[in-house]
Amino acid sequence: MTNLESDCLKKLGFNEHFSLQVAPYGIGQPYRVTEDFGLRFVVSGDAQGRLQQFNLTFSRKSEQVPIIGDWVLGILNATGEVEFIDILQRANCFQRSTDDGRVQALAANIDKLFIVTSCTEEFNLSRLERYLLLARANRIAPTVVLNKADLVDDKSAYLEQLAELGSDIPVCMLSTVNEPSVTRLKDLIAKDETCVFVGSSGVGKSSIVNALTGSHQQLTLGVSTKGARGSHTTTSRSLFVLPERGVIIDTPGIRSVGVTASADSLSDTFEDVTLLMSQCAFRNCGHNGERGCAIAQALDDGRLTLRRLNSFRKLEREAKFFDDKNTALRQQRNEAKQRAARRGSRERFEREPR
Ligand SMILES: Nc1nc2c(ncn2[C@@H]2O[C@H](COP(=O)(O)OP(=O)(O)O)[C@@H](O)[C@H]2O)c(=O)[nH]1
Ligand SMILES: [Mg+2]
Ligand SMILES: [Zn+2]
Repeated sequence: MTNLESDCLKKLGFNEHFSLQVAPYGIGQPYRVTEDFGLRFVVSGDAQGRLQQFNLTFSRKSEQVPIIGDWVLGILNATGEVEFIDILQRANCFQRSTDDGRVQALAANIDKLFIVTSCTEEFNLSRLERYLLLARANRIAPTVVLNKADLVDDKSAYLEQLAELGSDIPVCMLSTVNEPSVTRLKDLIAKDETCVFVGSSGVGKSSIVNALTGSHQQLTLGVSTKGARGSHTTTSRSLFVLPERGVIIDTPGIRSVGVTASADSLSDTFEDVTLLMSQCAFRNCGHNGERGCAIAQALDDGRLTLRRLNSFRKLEREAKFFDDKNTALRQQRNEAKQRAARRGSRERFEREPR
């Protein structure tokens, strides 16, 4: 049995939430998924007090397959591969909804979400709001990273726009070629914390991860795993350990960021809008420019932008659409289950000897 208090495991983000789950199995060791190739994974764990990587492979028929950041329970076999036992229950997970209404989990067991944008035409407040909503809905603390600051002389315009997202959202201005700014970002990563970088393709997520890991990454996870590491450009998702800091996860850009959100996470993300709505003098107001409407007044005197109001409405509609679709799906599945159960009991009854 592994030492569940091992420093290696702690560096990978192992904590009580997971150690409490391991004991009842009475077998196996915890490993964290550090590279995700779909059905083939690289996992990291404690090997006689040292951090080491191993391969873990699934087949297409496997009932459950982990994602990056998951903790799995496994047994190291004689050929140096990990044999899978179970996925430990996640503390949380960063997920989005896809165009066909499914939920797609992107990374598991995340403490902090770095939402990366850049000082280019890619910069888009409504997209940031979408990510912020997902962070809240998945119970992950968000920080906005404004990258490529070297490309503009006047950064204040960007910061002013970001202020619209709410005063409680931390913002980190960055240029990956500017070392002090990279250090400032590093200081936002607490020890043993797991952080994930998300954002559009091309904003600099991989560059940031490279700047943060520097050469340390090789020292920490450079153990040979029979060529499994490959080149990082071909890897879909990777997790790195920062010495004396936490764990960081790079993700590829995702084209559409569909939201899965509760009413609570929506009103948290748009606190200013929901506050105005609650202050509106009219009950059942549609907030569509009626005279005396608090929203109309705020739009008038510039406390609220039309962009933000529209963004709120759009995300509200989307979240509801997703919710309704899911409710319908759940209902269908339940009905199918009940039909199957009824059929089962009828067959049993008919086979009973008289
Ligand atoms: N000017 C500038 N370019 C950057 C910065 N960081 C990254 N880039 C460039 O942006 C492009 C996309 O970077 P990449 O890390 O691949 O983005 P990703 O798709 O988000 O992983 C590359 O050409 C990088 O060299 C930065 O701070 N300033
Ligand atoms: Mg990348
Ligand atoms: Zn109103």
